[in-house]
Parts: sequence; C-alpha cells; structure tokens
Amino acid sequence: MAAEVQEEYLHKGWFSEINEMWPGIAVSIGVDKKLFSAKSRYQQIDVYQTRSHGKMLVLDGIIQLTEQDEFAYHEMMAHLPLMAHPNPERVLVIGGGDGGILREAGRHDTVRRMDFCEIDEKVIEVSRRFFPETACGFNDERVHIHIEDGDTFVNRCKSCYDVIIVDSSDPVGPGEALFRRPFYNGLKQALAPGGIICTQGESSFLHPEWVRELSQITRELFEASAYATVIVPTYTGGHISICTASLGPALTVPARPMDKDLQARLKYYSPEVHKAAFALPPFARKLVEA
Ligand code: SPM
Repeated sequence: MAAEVQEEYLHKGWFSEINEMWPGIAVSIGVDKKLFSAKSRYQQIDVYQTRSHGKMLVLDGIIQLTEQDEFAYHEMMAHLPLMAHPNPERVLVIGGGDGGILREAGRHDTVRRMDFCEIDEKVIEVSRRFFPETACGFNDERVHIHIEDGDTFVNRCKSCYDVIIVDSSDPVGPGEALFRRPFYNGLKQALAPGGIICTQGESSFLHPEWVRELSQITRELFEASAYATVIVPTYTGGHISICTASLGPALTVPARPMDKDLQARLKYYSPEVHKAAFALPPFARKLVEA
C-alpha cells in the first residue's frame, strides 16, 4: 500500500516518504526526475533530482540524504564522538555507504586509520556516481573498505578502535541487527580503553521504544552514555537522535579545543552546539532515563 501511494505522489512531481514506521506523517519533496533506480542484493536504491534540495538518495523508499542538508547529520555523527575523545586515532565507520561520515571524520588530523564496513557495495557505487561531494570521503588514503555485515565485522575486533560510528538506516531490513543488544556487545569489545561509540538513535517523537531500548543497552554496557539531537529537515519529524556511549568520561562536552581551520569548514557542529545537542526536553529525558 505505501509503495503504491508513493508512486501516485511521484507522478504528480512529489516524492513522499510514506512508511508504516511513522504512520500518519510523511515528508514530501518536489522532484524533477528519477536519476537512478535499481534493486541491489539488499535493498531498492533510488536517486532523485529534487526541485529544492539538490540530489536525494533513497533506500527502500526512505530518504537517506539530500545534498542540501546532509551536512547537519554527517557533521554531528562524526564530530560529536571525535571531539569527545582526547586523541582519536583509529576509527571504524559501519554503514553509511554514501561516505559522508568518512568525509567528516577525515577532517581530524589525529585520525590515522579509518576502517569502513558496509554491507551493500552498490550504495557506495551509486554514491560515488551521483554524490561526489559526499562520497569524497572514500578518496582519503586512510580509509580501508570492508564489504561485509557490520555485526560480523565488529565481532572479529578486540580493543581496536578509539571511535566507532554506526550510520545505519532505520531498524527494518538490512539495518535491524544494528539496533540489538548483541551488536552493542560487539561494539563494546571492539573499543580500545576510553573508546567511544556513536550510533543513529532514531527519534523520541516517532520511536520512543527504540530510544528507550538503546538507552537501556548503552547505560548497562558502558561507563557513560548520552543522547543528542540533530535537526535534519528532510528526515521525518525534521530531526534525528544520536546515541553516544563511552568506556571513558562523559561525552556531553568536547574533550579538546576545536582546530580553527576545521571549525571554519563546518556548517553545523561547534563546541557550543556539541553541548546544546545533549540538552533534552523532559519527555525525551524520561525516555533515556527509563
Ligand atoms: N549517511 C546518511 C545515511 C542516513 N542514515 C540514517 C537514515 C535515517 C532515515 N530515517 C529517519 C527517519 C526518522 N526516524
């Protein structure tokens, strides 16, 4: 049903993200044309030329990024954990075949190696072709690509990484295992002492059950955990949460000063925004403390 409605809107020049995960609410974006459409082994991959937001990547009918606002999500997912760590050298990125997290993580001079694990090679190929300004993250010589399921990859690593970032899609389809306790156990054992994880944490408005679940898991497994929020106008609800946890000190403030040249290149993250992002309204605070 949702797919049919999506097609109907598309014919009228609108893409609508209609999905049973958020019943009764949908983001609609005016589109000029579909630039690419194919089914990979794992999911449906579509690229649209929008009227107002540049090109847009959609997986299984769900918006992953638009050229106009991807910076907000990628900057916060990368710089929150990297700035909360005093000296991040070894980074693992799981998911996010568009390369946006790698682009941002690579801006840190402390980083010596970035392992990148993505299950769907086709997403990388499509992103390199249609989103070169995001996929430029793959051109960094510190990046080592592993085409593999993140859950399996992480279980082979013991005390390897200072920072692990999980840029998953929503918890349906190939991304679902990345929202489960066994995966978080794997993340914990893959961290070096003092290490930090940062995962796509869904929305307190749309998915209170997932926010509660991830908060409970991270609170039980890690020394410190905290939930942040980032504004992303083209995600349903206009925002998404970021779940962070650490084997070391609190994550809610930067652990080191921001390099001036790096700050000058960023459009969303700053040390002030870092602190503010962890301030939650009471209803969301209740969820993460439940
Ligand atoms: N590198 C960008 C990949 C984006 N990963 C997160 C996508 C989440 C999209 N759905 C958000 C809807 C709000 N629940």
